This record gives sequence, structure tokens and C-alpha cells, in this order.
Amino acid sequence: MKNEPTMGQYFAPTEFAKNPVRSSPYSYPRTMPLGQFLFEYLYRRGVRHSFGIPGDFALPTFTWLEKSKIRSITMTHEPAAGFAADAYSRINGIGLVCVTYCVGGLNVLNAIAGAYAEKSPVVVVSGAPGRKDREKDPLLHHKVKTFETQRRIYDEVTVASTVLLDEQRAASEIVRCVEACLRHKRPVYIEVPHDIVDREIPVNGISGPALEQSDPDTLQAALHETLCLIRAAKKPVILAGVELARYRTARLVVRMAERMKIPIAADLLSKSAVPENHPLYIGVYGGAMSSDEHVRKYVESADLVLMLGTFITDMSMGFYTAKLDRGRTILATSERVTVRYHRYESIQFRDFLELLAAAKIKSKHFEHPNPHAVPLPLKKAERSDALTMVDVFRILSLHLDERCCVVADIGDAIFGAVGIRSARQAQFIAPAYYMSMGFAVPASIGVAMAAKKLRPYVLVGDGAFQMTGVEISTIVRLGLNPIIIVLNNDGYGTMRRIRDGCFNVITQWNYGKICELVRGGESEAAATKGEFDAALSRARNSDRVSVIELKIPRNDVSQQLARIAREVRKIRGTRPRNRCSSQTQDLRKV
Ligand SMILES: Cc1ncc(C[n+]2csc(CCOP(=O)(O)OP(=O)(O)O)c2C)c(N)n1
Ligand SMILES: [Mg+2]
Repeated sequence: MKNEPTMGQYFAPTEFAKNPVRSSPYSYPRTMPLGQFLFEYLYRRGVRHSFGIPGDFALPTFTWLEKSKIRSITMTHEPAAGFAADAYSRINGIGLVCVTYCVGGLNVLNAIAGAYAEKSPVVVVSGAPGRKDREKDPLLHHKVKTFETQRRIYDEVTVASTVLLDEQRAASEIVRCVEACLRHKRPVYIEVPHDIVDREIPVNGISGPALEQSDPDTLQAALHETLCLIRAAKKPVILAGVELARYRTARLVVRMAERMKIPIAADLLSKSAVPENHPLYIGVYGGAMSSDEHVRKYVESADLVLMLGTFITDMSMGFYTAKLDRGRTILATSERVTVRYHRYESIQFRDFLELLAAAKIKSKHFEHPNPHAVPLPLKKAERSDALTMVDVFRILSLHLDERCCVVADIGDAIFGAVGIRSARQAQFIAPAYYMSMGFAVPASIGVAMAAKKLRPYVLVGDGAFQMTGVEISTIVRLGLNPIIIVLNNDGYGTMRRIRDGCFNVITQWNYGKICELVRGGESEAAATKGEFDAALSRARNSDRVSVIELKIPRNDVSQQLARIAREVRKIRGTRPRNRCSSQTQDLRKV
């Protein structure tokens, strides 16, 4: 039964993350040191690892972290800690980043903004100046404008925030923030003044917020209208969104699809949320960015599109190339259910999906539009062919199975990854909406920590690698073994496709040398299909981190990027020009 679709470790949240609102019975003493309570509570709610960098204002907090059962991982730079915590949270159901005031907190902000945008439940704990330090508003190191600056900035990228200046309310504030994180699947901010963290705070009698419930009449009305449309539809399709992964509801949707025989497509952000080797799975839909024309045609000709947990973004809709008519869509998310032109509020996402999955509907007729979607094996005769981006994803697909998690960075790594389809279900993680470069290498640490049995396969462009690739240093220290594939196309290839200029030139590195620098792992380069295939086989058999540099012809891109860049050029009215490379740039203006 090796090829049976599995939901894998990706869908196995820790015990407490499974139960997002109600805490299990647990009695606290009457008082506890704040730092001890903070990390004990986070541990109870599912946090097992923390990513970050200390600083003087945060040292007392880090000391409590070290004493707790949560493992603290020091990274090379805060942005990387944020990306690692984000990836960890996506898999584990909640994650933690610990930093110092402003220099650390603001450094990690971009990653937390991405976690907010893509619904990833990260708790940010920041050390801070003490209550005493704040009297008379002195100029203290790391302070930007006021002592409130960092929290106010974080209000824009979190669903709850607090500064723990009041011992009496500290425990309930911690609980409020952590529960908001779990409920909304979005980051929260907890600021811990260094002179408060050791103090005893009252902790007895704290309780989580009440469980939110659906309004029964609204729920029934939404369900009734939905079921009428499904019954009438001849060719419905499910667009499985990322919230199915966040709210652990993918199984419900797969069960419903199986009973009604409705095919399932994913989008770029939700890729792998439902098993890609399931017989009802048809591929990634995203207008011009779809994995293939079959899935695009199928979704666009469907008479009903059930968008379940879907984020409708310019990226997932292929830069406005998606053709989905509101009059034939149902959009159910954690925020509301919209059936064609009717909006239903006050419905819990899970309640709606549970009823939908249990509904009695006659099976539809379904013919798979592309039943042979898995890649063809590599032929002997083609092994010496030069490697192109199309081959990269095909060859990688041949090596993937249920123990792999592809972690894609921004650039052609993510666009091309739309087309990855392996015979056996692999997981996929990428910042496919917020699109921040530098995600993948640090995120692989979060993946490895959250799901020990998953091996990360990192796809990263040379530009993105230069941002956070040095995090291999942490990977080596932790003894992790991701396979890091650097797509070296001599600069910012994605930007070049839209508009070229010397701003797309970066320094050519000797990428393989990174292993010498960090004193661990092994590296090799590949320029042909056969070399890449062999390098992947060697890396898979190694228990150390492997860096494989792929020499990609400068102007070669995946089909998805070629299509998308064409659309962006149309929208923005630009034309690609071919002016500079790291070889031709002669530093004219220096
Ligand atoms: C943090 C950040 N800075 C800038 C960008 C804009 N951007 C998107 S793709 C890209 C180039 C990526 O280059 P590389 O990693 O080499 O991948 P390639 O496009 O060559 O495949 C840039 C600069 C971004 N998305 N994120
Ligand atoms: Mg590049």
C-alpha cells in the first residue's frame, strides 16, 4: 500500500494545538514567576521549539526559556528566526520566536508580516526595557521613538499584542494572546520587560476564552443553499485552500469529495494540503499559473467551484488571469461563507465543512482530465542534456516521496514548483502569497524541527540564497540534513523577465564553498540532467546537509514563470531588456 495517499506528519499537530481554544484541565499554583508561566503555558499549547537571538533586554526571558521544556534555537539573524518559526507553526499548529527589543523585534518583522498575511500562528516574545527604565522617558539603547514604538508597529501584523507591565494582569494577558494566535492562526506579540519577568504573578483561576459557536440558523441556511447548488451541478470542482491545512480540515473535504466524486484542485499556497496522488486530485489551479492546461480548462469550465478555505490573491489567481465567475462559486473560509452573491457570517468554518461532508448527495460523473500527470523517468539518452528549469522540477519530482517536504523560495523556485507532481505524496511549503525572498533555507529548519520524519528539499534561487543561505550554519550545528538546491541563473531571473537592468545583477558566488565556511555538509554542482539526478541520489543517501548548485542557463525559466511574466508585462506595460549580467556589468558607474 505504499502509494496510498497519506496526509503525513504535516497533519499531525501536537496534542494541544489540536484543541485550539479549550485548555486541558491543569492546575497551577497560586503564583509563579512570570517567565516560568509564559513558557509553561506555551508548552501546554503545543510549542516545543523557539527560534531567535538574545539581547541584553531579553536575557532574563531567555534564561526562563532555557529552564523550560521548550528547546531554544539560536539562529544567525532574526529574519531567519522568523521564517523558521513561520514554517514550524504551519506544520506544528503554533510556533515561537524570541528576540530582543527593536533591533531584534523589528528585524523579524518582515517574516511576521508574512505569517500574518498567510495565516501562520507564530507567537513573538520580545524582551524589552524594564518598567523602571521607562520612567522619565530616557533615551535608552534600542529605543526608536517611544517605548511603545515596537508594540504599535506589531499591532499591524498581529491579532493580539501586550506589554507585560502589570503583574496582576500578566497571566491573563499571556493566555489572551496565545489563545488568539491559536484561534485566528495569526501572529501575536508579547513584550516582556526585563525587570518583570522574574516576578511572581498570580496565575490561579485563569481560563481560556469561550468556544465560539456557529449561529445554527445561518449555518443551516448557508448549507441549504450550498447543497442545492451542488445537487444541480453537472461538473463541480473543489478548489482546496490553505485554510484546510491551517484548520486541519483537509480530511473532511477529501471525505466529502470522495462521497460526491468531485475533483479537487489546489492553489499555490495550498499545494499539498490535500494529497496530490489522490485519484480525485487534478493539479494546481491559478489561471495562467496553473500546473497545466488540463487543470486550467477543467476549473474554468466547471459549473460550480467550491472554494474551501481559499485565499483569493493576485498570486493564487495567476495575476488576474483566473477566470472564475462569482455566479458559480461558493467561498467558505474561517471568516464567512459566500454562496454566489449571498454572504453568511457567524459560521464556524469547521461546522460548515463537517455538515457538508456528512450531506447526502448523489455521486457526480468525473473523468480525470490528466490521469498521467506524474513525470516520465529520465532516459539514458537525455542524461547528458543541459539542465533547464523544466527538467529541474521533473527530475526532482522523480525523487520525492511522503518523507519529503519541498520548501520553495521566491523566484522561479516557487513558480516552477507549481508543476511538481510526484507519484508519492510529498509536502510543500512556500510563502506563496506574501512572497518574501529568503524564506526557504531557514524555513527548512522549522520544518525539520516540527516534523522529524520529513526531510526538507529546499529550492532556492541564487538571489534568495544570498539573503539567508548562511543559515546552513545553524543547520550544521543542529545536525539536520536538508537537501538545498540552489538554482543559479546568474541573478534575479524573475525580475529580468519583467524588466531587466543592472539592478538585477548580483555577485556570482562559489556556492559549494558554503560547506567549508560553516564546516559541515557536502556540496556539488550540476549542469546536466544526469548530473542533477545523480547528485540528488547521492544527497538522499547522505545523512548530512547537501548543497547542490544547479547551473541554469541565464535566460531559461519554467513554463509557469514565462506565462506569468508575460501577463505582468502586459499589466505593467514593461518589456524585458537584456542588458547586464555579473560578467558584463563593468561597474560603469562605480
Ligand atoms: C525580500 C524580498 N526582496 C525583493 C523581492 C522582489 N523579488 C522577487 S523575485 C526576485 C528575484 C529572485 O532572484 P533569485 O532568488 O535569484 O531567483 P530567480 O528569480 O533568479 O529564479 C526579487 C528581487 C522579494 N520578493 N522579496
Ligand atoms: Mg536567480
